Amino acid sequence: MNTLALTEASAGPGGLIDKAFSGETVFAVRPRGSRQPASNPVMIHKISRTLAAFSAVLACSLAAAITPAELPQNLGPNLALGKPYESSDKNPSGWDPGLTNGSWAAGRLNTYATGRAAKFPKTVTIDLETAREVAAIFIGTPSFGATKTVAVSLSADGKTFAETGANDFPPGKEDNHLFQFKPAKARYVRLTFAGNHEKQDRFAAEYCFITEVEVFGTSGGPTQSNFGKNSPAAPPSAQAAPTAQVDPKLELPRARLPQNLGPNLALAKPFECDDPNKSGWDAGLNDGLWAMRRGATFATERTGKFPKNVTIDLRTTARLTHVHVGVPGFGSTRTIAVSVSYDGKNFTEVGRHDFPYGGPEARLFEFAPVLARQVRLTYLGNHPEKNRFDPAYCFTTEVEAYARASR
Ligand SMILES: [Ca+2]
Ligand SMILES: [Ca+2]
Repeated sequence: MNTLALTEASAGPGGLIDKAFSGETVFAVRPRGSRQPASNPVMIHKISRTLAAFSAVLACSLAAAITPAELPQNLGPNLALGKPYESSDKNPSGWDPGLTNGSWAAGRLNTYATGRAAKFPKTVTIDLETAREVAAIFIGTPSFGATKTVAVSLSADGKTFAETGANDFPPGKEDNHLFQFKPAKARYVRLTFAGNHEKQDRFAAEYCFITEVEVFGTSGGPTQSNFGKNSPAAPPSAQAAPTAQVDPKLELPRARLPQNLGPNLALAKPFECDDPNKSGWDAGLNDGLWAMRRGATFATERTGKFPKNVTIDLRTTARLTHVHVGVPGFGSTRTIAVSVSYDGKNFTEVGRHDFPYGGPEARLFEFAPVLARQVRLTYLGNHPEKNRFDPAYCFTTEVEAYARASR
C-alpha cells in the first residue's frame, strides 16, 4: 500500500476530499452536502481510516514530494545504485547517464532523460543483475521538462512485467514519489512514461526526465538513499557502475568488482601523504568520486624524489581481500605498489601494477585475506613524458578497500 499517495482532490465514498496530507494520514474532508471543511477530529479520524483503505486501490495519484526526513528509515540498501539500464528512446545528447548514479542533482550527467521521439509510451529498464525481493521504488523528477505520468513495473525475466504503481508528476517543480508495494522477486525494474505535460520550458515536451531511481528490497537496515545529499556517493559495496555509462573524459571507468564484497572500508577515511600537494590536489583520494578533476582526484607534490607514499587509516581492522585503484587520463603516474599494515609500521605488499601512459585505468588488486588497518599506495616511479602536468606528480582518482563478505 502506498501511504504517501493521495493529495489531489478526488471523490471518495465518504465525501469530497479537499486536501490530504497522507504522510501524516491526516485528511480534511468535506461531507456530502456541506460547504464547510470538516473540523471534528473524531470524524476526520473515522473518515481517514476509510480513505486510507480507499487510497490503497488508487492506481494513479498525485502525491506531494517527501523530504529526506520523511523517507522511511529502514529501507536498507539501494539495489539500483550503479546498475545498468536500457532506454527504449535513448537520449543522444548526453542525458542518458544519471538514472542510477547516486546523485539527485538536476542537470545533465546526473539527471536522466529519454530522447525526444514523439511516440509514447517510452520505457527505461534497470537490470539489478540478480533477482531480488523488491519492496519499494523511489524516483525523482527535476523542476524542468514536461515529465508527467510514470508507471513502475517489475519483471523476473525482462519480458513479462507486472505494474506496481503509477504517479503523475507536476510540471515546473522538483518532485519525487516513493512507491511501496507487496514485495515481489524481480531482476528488472521498469519505468514506463505513459504521457507528458505540454512543453514547459526550453526542453521539448517529449523528453522524460528522472533525477534518480532508487530500489529497495526486504533486507531492511538503515535506508541507504542518496536523496537530499549534494554529491554522488560511492556504491555501498561491490556494485560499481558499469563502464558503458561512464564518459571516460570526465569519469574514470571502474573495474568490475565481485558481488560478494562488503562495504568500501576506505571511503572518507583519513590519509597522509609524505609528499603532500600544495596546489589543491591533496583531497579526493577516497571521497567516493571517480571524476578526473581537481577536488575529486588526488595528487602528490612534484618533488623529484621517489618513492612517495600515501597511507589511508581505515579506522578499523578487517581481513582485506581487494584494493581498487584508479589513475586518471592525465599525468604520468606509472608504478604503484599496494601494501597493507596491521600496526601502521610494518607493511606487507599485496600487489603492484604499471599504469599505462595516458590512461585512464582502474586496477583491482586481489589477494589472500590480510588482517589490516592501513592501506598504502607507494608510487615507485613515473613515466618520463609529461601529460599536461609535471611528470613528478602522482595522480590517483580513487582508492577503495574491501573485505570479502563473510558467509
Ligand atoms: Ca541521478
Ligand atoms: Ca576521488
